[in-house]
Amino acid sequence: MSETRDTRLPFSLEPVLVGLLFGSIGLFGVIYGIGEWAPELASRHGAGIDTMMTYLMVTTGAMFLTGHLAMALFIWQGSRRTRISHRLASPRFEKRLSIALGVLMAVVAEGGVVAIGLPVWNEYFMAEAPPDAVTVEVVGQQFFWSVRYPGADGEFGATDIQLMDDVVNPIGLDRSDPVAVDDIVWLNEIYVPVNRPVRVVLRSKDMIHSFFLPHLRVKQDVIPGMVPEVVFVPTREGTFELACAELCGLGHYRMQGFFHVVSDAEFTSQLERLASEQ
Ligand SMILES: [Cu+2]
Repeated sequence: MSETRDTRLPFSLEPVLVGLLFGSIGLFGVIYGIGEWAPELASRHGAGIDTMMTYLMVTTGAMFLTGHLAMALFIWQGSRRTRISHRLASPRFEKRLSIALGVLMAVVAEGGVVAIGLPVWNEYFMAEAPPDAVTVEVVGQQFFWSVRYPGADGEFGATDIQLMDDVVNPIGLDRSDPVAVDDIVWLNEIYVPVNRPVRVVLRSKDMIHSFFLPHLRVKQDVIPGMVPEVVFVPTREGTFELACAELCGLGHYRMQGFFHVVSDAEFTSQLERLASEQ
């Protein structure tokens, strides 16, 4: 019987390589995610949404990581055992531990969502538009957005489906209605003043679209037959993308608009310009 020299490493290389692989993917994911996963914030309620996203990411990420590390540990330990009947703990202890961990995870994840999310929900979804809010009506259709301001009287004039014409009168505004005379209708460009509440009244002419302002953390489905509203406060001047976030046909990709958050003076002058071009 000849003696062979043991050339194996004192530890197994596979777990190290697998650990390095997943560790580096996770690390790059976090580094990329911090900078890229949401565009720079431009609304008041959005801060709460971002906090909740970060909270969920960190807590569920930690649970995911802990779970997988525990599983890796058990696989590694199991591979070194000679008997398969070995138990780490009594069945009763295992059952109790499973229930306790399940409840703990639910409380951490769901409890955090409720605690952080409810105030945001109340501010964003339950908000009554304050009296000084700027009201804009946005009507989605394949594949553009009609934007309407009520004008000096603060009231939207009548519309009539018979008057609709995609080129000259997409929302079918009835100019014979005295209330409609000062309405301002425009396409794909929305102007709002900074730091003032905005109330967006949404309609759709054909199918489901979705009014999405990523920088302002605003997303609302626009459903034919319903008139959903969103109320929010833009906090940063700039031109932000308005995208349709509901696949609505072949031209969905070009159903884009621009949301201009400007100073009060600029807002007034832009509305005057648009009014003069009616
Ligand atoms: Cu659309």
